[in-house]
Amino acid sequence: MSVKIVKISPGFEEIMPKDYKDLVSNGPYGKGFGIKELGTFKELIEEHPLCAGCGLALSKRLILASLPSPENTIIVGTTGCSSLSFSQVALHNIHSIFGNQNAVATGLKRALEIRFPDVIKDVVAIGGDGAIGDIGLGMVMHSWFRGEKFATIMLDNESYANTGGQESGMSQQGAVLNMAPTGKKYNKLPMAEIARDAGCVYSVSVTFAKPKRLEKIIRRAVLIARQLGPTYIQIYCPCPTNYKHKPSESLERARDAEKSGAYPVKEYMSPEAEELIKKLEEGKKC
Ligand SMILES: Cc1ncc(C[n+]2csc(CCOP(=O)(O)OP(=O)(O)O)c2C)c(N)n1
Ligand code: SF4
Ligand SMILES: [Mg+2]
Repeated sequence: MSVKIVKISPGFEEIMPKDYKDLVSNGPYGKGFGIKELGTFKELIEEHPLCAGCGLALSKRLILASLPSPENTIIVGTTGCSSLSFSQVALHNIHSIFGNQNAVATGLKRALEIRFPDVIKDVVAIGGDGAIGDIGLGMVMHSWFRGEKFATIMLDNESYANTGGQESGMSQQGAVLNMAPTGKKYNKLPMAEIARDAGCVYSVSVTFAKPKRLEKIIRRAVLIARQLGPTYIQIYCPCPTNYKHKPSESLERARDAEKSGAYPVKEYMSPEAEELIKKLEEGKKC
């Protein structure tokens, strides 16, 4: 299988920015790189359009660097701030209409199994809290009820950031945003628990405060989904623009949210998933 997964169309080589050419020639594909090698390869171009200090940008870098088989992974994204940097990664990706990511990922995963019966193709649905926890929740939950074999990752900035700062189901109670000036009236949705009850065999709530831990979780989610069924991860991604903190404070906010319990780290695995992970992490073939 070729690892030249993204090529610049002939005729465009001369006009493409150097940053993008570097991404195509120095991506992580086929090298077995991970978080430890972050900075020695390029997974997202520097000139991406997300704000300075955006938690989504850092999470996305860490996700891209953690995929167990990037050359055989297709990401299904959806509308929102996170989707703005999909054209800046050298990885197959599809943009779906807002909230439709899990429906599109279902069809894609099934079609790939038929088209490439001898190659494992990983599908990962990535969206914001609005896309996954609110407007797309019906399609998300039905993909879990059906036991579809792909990972869903929520980049949780606790708001509708891309449309100027409305509250979402994932905003904390009392959160004040541009378009929620009197504070959110009800609790944050218990999405990790909902995922587990709806059939996810692996469900995690985490922050990016510890990149190696996040790498392990991303790899587990993709590997478990391949063999057993749906998996879910939600990553707290502070948004300096809508929550009005300094860009340099995003990491500190993630650490504080973990420590204070405002964003608790929780990892659930079904007994079958636990057994599989034990074998995989002990290096046994499954
Ligand atoms: C069907 C549909 N409904 C509403 C919108 C408007 N819209 C675009 S982005 C967005 C909010 C996105 O919030 P979230 O999914 O949390 O992503 P974020 O921008 O916070 O990363 C909304 C409501 C849309 N584009 N399509
Ligand atoms: S508005 Fe917030 S989530 Fe969107 S790019 Fe800016 S910092 Fe990131
Ligand atoms: Mg959001």
